[in-house]
Amino acid sequence: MKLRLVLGDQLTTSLASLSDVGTDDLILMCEVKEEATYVKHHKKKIVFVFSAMRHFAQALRDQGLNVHYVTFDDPCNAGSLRGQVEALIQDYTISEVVLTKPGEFRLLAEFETWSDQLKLPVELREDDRFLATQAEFAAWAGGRKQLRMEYFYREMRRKHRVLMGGPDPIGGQWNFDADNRKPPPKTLSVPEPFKARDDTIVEAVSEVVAREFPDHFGDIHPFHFAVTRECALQALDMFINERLALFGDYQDAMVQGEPWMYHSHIGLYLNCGLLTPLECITKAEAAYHEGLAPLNAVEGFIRQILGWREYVRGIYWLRMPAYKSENALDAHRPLPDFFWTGETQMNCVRQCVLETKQNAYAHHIQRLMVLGNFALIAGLAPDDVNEWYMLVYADAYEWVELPNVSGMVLFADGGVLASKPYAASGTYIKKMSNYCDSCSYKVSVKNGRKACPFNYLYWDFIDRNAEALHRNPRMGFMYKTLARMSNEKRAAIADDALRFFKEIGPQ
Ligand code: FAD
Ligand code: DLZ
Ligand code: SF4
Repeated sequence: MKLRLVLGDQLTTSLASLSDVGTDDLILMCEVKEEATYVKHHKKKIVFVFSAMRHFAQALRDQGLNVHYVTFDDPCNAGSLRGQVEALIQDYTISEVVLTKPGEFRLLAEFETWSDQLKLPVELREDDRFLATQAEFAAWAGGRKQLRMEYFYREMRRKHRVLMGGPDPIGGQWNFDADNRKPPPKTLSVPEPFKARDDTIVEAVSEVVAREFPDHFGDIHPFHFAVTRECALQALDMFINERLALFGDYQDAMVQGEPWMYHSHIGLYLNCGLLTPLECITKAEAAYHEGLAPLNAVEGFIRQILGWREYVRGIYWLRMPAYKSENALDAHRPLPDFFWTGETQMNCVRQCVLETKQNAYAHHIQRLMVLGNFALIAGLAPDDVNEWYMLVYADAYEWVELPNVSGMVLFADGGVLASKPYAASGTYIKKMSNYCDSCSYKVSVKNGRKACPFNYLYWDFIDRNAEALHRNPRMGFMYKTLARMSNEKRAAIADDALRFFKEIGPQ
């Protein structure tokens, strides 16, 4: 009998390690302390993963397969994946362990030792749920000076024949971002997000999580995520029908009290395997051909999945394990408390943290241009920031979180992923949101106690990192502007930044 271990983010019936499963094999799924606490995941994320795992186990059993499922509160729970595999090897005659490669380097490194430790053959199969293989990405990256997402994305469009009219992109352009990214209008009637029906498994798991993980960040209730494939498909269809048409227009817009905007909220389903990337892309493309959504929206959405999602995975496996310890800007400030409590006068940060706490979700621009931008310009330590992003979002797994945080947000990789740091002053947040209207700081004020901290922290960041950044051709304009500032102005910026850092906590 073969033992096939299925992880919490491998909930796909066509999974490589299940492709040849028979009724005489044993499938192992287990809720283990090790995976739930190696970072202290948001409570809602644990409820989501455990509930989806339990439903998936049932779906496999319904196919007549033999599943050994270990719940978190099972008295026989060994607490770790390896412990659980060892326990089954004791109880059954196992000839081989079969696995699909995990999404995180730490687990891959561990699984690679298992054959020696367990004294059994261990087969690690490629995860073929992605649209580019690691070998394909490495071949694309090989010999290139710069690994820009846009060029990789064009290759993927050609390879998968997505939004193509013969050899050319439909609409004559690869990218329609010039039509996207509008500021939010004063009134916007955002559709209600998908809400899954009450579910007895979710109820039972919520009790376990509330009891076993009381010190983890985040709220369990309200819980509206889909936890089955059927339900995740409904959420996807609802996005395609109700939100996709305006996805491009308001992709970067932020509105107080509207956490979901026109985004799809499917990242958590894609990343745990309930949805596949190609089906999301195909449905979006069909919506364009049926006249349900314009090209700027459909292309923008598809680029996120076919481009960014595949690209960051490629970067992760290409650059790990060194990627995790990179700190090109030598940033060391500890994460301020308000990332947990939301207790700050900066209204934009407060709103994004509180929504993250409630929903285990924030949309891309909240993650990048509010929370991430603050982490960048305040010089927060990459390890702290990565740990925070890994645990707070329901869609977070290291293969996707780390390149977004260390690469896109913190420039800790020195420019592998982004050609320049995404640093911005309060002006950007003012333009793309209505947060500044209810803030006790004034976004138009540049210095002093009333000034928006993003304004002076931005210039302090530019000044502080001159050595590392002044030769970057895309930063030339900023360094010229800095050079034109009077000494008094530069001193006022440094003083404000120093005062702010003193006030937010230990250095
Ligand atoms: P939409 O905006 O509707 O986009 C559709 C899909 O495109 C997403 O579900 C996702 O699968 C994909 N996508 C979009 N942008 C990216 C991107 N930059 N990288 C990879 N995939 C992308 N995404 C994660 O899946 N997990 C993470 O842990 C994660 N951490 C992030 C941390 C930071 C600092 C930043 C800036 C971005 C992060 N992202 C992460 C990317 C992106 O913010 C989320 O994928 C997105 O917000 C999820 O919400 P959505 O499903 O509504 O996405
Ligand atoms: C995220 C997560 C959590 C919270 N718990 C479990 C678990 O108990 N058992 C499991 O098999 N997987 C879990 N996961 C998902 C894993 O952490 C994920 O498979 C790895 O991080 C690899 O991406
Ligand atoms: Fe954020 Fe500054 Fe606007 Fe306040 S004034 S909401 S701190 S950008």
